[in-house]
Amino acid sequence: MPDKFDIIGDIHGHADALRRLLACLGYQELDGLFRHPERRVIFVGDFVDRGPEQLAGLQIAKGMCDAGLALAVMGNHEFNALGWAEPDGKGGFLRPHTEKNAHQHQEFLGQIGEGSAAYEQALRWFKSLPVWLDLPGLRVIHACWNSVAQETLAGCLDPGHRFTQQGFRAANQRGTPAYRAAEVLLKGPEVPLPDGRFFFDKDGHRRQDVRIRWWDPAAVTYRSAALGMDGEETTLPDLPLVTDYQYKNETPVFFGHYWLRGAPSLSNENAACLDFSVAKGGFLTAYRWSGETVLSPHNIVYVAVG
Ligand SMILES: [Mn+2]
Repeated sequence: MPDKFDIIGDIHGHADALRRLLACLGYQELDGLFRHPERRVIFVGDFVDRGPEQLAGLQIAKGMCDAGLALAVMGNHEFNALGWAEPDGKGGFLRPHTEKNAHQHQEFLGQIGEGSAAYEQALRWFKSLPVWLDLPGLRVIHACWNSVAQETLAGCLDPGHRFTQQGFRAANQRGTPAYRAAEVLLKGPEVPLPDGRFFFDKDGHRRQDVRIRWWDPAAVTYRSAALGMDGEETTLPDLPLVTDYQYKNETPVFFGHYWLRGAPSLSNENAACLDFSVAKGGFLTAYRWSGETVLSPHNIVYVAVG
């Protein structure tokens, strides 16, 4: 009998929603730790950079992991936070301190205090997070399960799928296979839009590449596969989209990252995106998994942001 897990989507500093969601799932708080008699949590990453209570959210998640009550994988925001802090040996940092990158990270740095003891502790925890979990009966990754990218990145990871010191540096070297693999796994695959089209994303950045619904077998054209275009997807041509990213395995995979809109629902029988835009007035979402191989919409549990 596999362990029972409640997989929780991107928290992004919404500690209040996290406490309420854990209560809904039957966890009881004792000395700051949320426990369930039979179940544990898995967090899909993206704990920081937005939201009002980033330190409190981190403390809950890290505390549960340290106590063996939860597991977690790394999100792109944790990957970026580590790169921001890591010198590149040439006077800069692995993640350049550009205006755009600073803007993305400033709420976290302000709330936790860049260089503080809490900041150093958070970075040590981020470093300890695996890129993916491959457990009996279920898989968890922040953005995209892709065996080709996982094999490419394996040389940068230890046997527990955590970045090694060298491996983290390699995965931050733009243009290398390791860099591209980390992008696919932590930020999701993107494809160029047809006919030189572009759009502006939720942060106002101009983009020519678009994220795709790699978990959806029906997503076979640009129009049906594209996401994150704020409704503009419907104006894309219905031309066939050929990619190698489609998830065809039967083992259920859980992930976050995609800022899905509307009331949380199950993506697919073997794939569940649990990010329903908590940081944009949406929902913090969990899937209550008890070993089933076919996922059920009845096991989606969520709370609205207060
Ligand atoms: Mn993300």
